[in-house]
Amino acid sequence: MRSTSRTAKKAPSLLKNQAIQLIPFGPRVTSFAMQLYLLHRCPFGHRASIALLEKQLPFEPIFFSRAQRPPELEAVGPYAKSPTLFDGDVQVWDSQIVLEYLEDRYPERPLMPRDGAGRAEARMLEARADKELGSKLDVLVAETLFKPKRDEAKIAEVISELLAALKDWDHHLEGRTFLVGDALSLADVTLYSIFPSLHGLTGTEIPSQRPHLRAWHERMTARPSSRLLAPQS
Ligand SMILES: N[C@@H](CCC(=O)N[C@@H](CS)C(=O)NCC(=O)O)C(=O)O
Repeated sequence: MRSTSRTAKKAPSLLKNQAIQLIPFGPRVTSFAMQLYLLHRCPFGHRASIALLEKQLPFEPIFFSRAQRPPELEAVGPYAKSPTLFDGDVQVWDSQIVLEYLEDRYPERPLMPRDGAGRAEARMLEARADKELGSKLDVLVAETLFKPKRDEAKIAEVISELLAALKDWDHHLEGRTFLVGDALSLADVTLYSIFPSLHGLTGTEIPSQRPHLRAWHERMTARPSSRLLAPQS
């Protein structure tokens, strides 16, 4: 169960006014049904916020510092990283599990195909995106955000591996609007969330030799849900 001792000011709905809140640490109360705890520029947090916005579920983004984890997050335990979702008394950590929870708990505006084969395909693509790209982005996040001194050689090597893995994704997207079927799915959300962080952390863009992936990326970027949330300065 999470703490009920929070006593700070209320924040307006993100969906209503598109505001991004800088949430001070300390006890506070909120009228939002859901709070998403995340680190700024974290691709996994971005993945969760895109899903919430696509499903039109009002939530409050709460940015925390890795060095000063808020007590309510600490209370959930060491696996409660960015993102962790608080939905009333339910706490869910890990972006994959957050996405699955949202589909289970809020099936309206589905982000998974209806049929079993389509769902399996979306899940396999999510798993592939995580293995081929997410794992590499993890290294880049650690090198650029968390380590006191960047290992530039390692960063260059990982970027080159990540870019090499884009060839198959480009091929998959040839002649397609979305990764699976004719609607946006969690596979699109998962793949897309890699790129803003990759660009933000290292300045790397999708190469022009990957035109289908680039066109898909442009379409995804045009969706209001894809904007990268940031704390207000
Ligand atoms: N597999 C997890 C990864 C979450 C993760 O490692 N998030 C990073 C930031 S991108 C984090 O919170 N790191 C803080 C820490 O390790 O203490 C997910 O998909 O949610």
